[in-house]
Amino acid sequence: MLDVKKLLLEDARLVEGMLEECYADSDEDISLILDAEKYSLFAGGKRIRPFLVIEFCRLFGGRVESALPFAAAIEMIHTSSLIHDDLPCMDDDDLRRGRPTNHVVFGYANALLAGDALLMRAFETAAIAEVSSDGVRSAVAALAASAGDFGMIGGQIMDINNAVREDSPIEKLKKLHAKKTGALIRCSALLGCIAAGLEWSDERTQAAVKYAENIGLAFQIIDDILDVCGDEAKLGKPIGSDKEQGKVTFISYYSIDEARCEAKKLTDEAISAISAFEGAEALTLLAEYLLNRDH
Ligand code: GRG
Repeated sequence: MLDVKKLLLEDARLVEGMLEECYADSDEDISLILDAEKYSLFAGGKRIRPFLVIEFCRLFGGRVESALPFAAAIEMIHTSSLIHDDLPCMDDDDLRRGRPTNHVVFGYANALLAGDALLMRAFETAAIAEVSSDGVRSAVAALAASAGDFGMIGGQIMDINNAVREDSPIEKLKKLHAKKTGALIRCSALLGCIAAGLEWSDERTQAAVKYAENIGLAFQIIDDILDVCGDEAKLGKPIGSDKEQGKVTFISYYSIDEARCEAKKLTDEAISAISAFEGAEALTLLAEYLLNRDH
């Protein structure tokens, strides 16, 4: 029986090797921003998005080496978004991944620029992937679209401007999270398929995207549950912040038990989308791990 925590650690090591290579160059005059980027990048995230890139690439017969630049790129974009999300002009959080947030350590302006620089690095890194030119082009377009106004930034805009109100249909909340959290998760699965040489129209790509859309939504529901009844020490960030900020969450629509049931249903649908493929155990275990996580 595979151990998902061990698999996550193994893939995390692979992507961290790639990230270290990307940050091997130094320059005394810009060490401040390089340090700020590395501070958040190597702060011990779960590396779920790189795992999806690597494991979908493996599942569909690709080489891990082809997936690593995409895995590093998506983690850079994710980290960039965390730095920006924590800024005083957004969520104004002091704790992330169990450590003081980037702006607390490096100051507002430097943190803002560190997030920007990570974003640029992501595209530079994706562009060097050893896949076909069409593959690189599709990957870069997918990364930009998933992070941009119709993707994560769109979700964040909906979030900070309170687009979802107490009386909004739940579909609107799902839309917000499909963008804010879901878009990068979906993109990770897609990048794994691209690294394996698959086209968008391939039924395996469609299955991977369906899996990712379902775990993405389940992931957010669990996040909302943890914000109500999680353990701050395990989460590495304060709980109760959604309520404090008056945010509408899945817990505004569901009881904790109903929310867990909904997350379980989505997880089952994710697993069944990929169950026909031989070797899907790692991704099955990941979906279950995310459902049962406590951080
Ligand atoms: C920089 C392109 C760009 C956009 C910034 C601030 C912003 C726009 C978007 C916010 C996006 C955001 C923070 C979404 C929440 C995603 C989420 C659930 C983060 C936690 O992910 P985990 O649990 O974290 O995978 P770790 O720390 O394990 O990596």
